[in-house]
Amino acid sequence: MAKFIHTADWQIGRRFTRHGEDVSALLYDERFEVVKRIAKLAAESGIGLVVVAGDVFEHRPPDNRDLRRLFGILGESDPTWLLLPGNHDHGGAGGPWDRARDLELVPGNVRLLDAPGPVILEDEGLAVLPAPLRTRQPQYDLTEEAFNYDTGASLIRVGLAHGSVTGVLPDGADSANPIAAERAERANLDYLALGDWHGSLRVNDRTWYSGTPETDRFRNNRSGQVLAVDIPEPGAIPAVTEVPTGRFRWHDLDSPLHVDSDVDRVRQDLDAYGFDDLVKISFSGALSLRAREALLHLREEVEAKVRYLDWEAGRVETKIEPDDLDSLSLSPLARAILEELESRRTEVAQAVFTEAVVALVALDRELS
Ligand SMILES: [Mn+2]
Repeated sequence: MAKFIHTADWQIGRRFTRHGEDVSALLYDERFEVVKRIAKLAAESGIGLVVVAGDVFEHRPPDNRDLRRLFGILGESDPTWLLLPGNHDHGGAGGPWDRARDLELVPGNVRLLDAPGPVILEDEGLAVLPAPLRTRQPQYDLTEEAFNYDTGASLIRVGLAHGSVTGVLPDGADSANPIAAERAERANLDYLALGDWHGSLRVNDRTWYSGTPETDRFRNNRSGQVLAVDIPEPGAIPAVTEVPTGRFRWHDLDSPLHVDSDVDRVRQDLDAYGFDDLVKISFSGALSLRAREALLHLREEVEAKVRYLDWEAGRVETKIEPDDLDSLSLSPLARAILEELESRRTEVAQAVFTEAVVALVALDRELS
């Protein structure tokens, strides 16, 4: 019987500078914190083995500080960790793996799988077959050769690889390294642990992407978890359970606005979000001037509540009803300009008039 945790795409060392310095520092730290949570999960579940299917590090080579931090965390933990290189941290010369060995950072419970060949774990009754990348993009399916080892009938066979399963992933896989969808079956694997796609994804009964344990982008792809894998005996179908591990939740939202009350709906939709939420929201549709103002206020409210906000309201059109203009609260100067604009309303296209009023109102708000 073999039990282990399958994870991948830690991207240790990743910075998030386009989200601002504060947020970047937090997210950078959290990628170490999630490794501690995985160690804790393993200890609490009585699982002695964690396999990491590539992209342990974001940069090649990583900072020595990041190397030391990560191996320090792993060395203080209980489970055995098997680390596979991915495309970001491939195993060619000058990478993190040689450097970690040179600096003597690799603790006794960590094995670097930067060369092919079976790793036999007698206690678990397990043969692990790694398919390490030695270049960023080898352009061919190296799992064919890497899994071509006989490991006897009594051991459970687990493959470990990093790349994109042909014809299965949505657009946007990180690397182009192809992996045949039938590889597990062809190579007689009980389980194939994959990395590269950052969401948790079942390819077939024996082939899974774990996804990254701490979400790192706005893509609603079931990231922020690890897989607990249980294989009773060679040939049995693995029991795979998704276990949440992420702290920060990234929400990629589209919100059409048709009537003014839709602004309240948006407020309700975002009501539950807090400091562990990152929100990207794109609006479309059209609102009255008054509701556009309400939307501006809502933006401020939400910005104060969540960790990070990307608010795209530029595509929302403005509907101007005659009553709207009278009820706007404006400075005397802006009111005079508005009246002048109104008196010449018929001289310009409706869209131009609307744009001018919206700009005037925005400017007046900014100056007041
Ligand atoms: Mn990756």
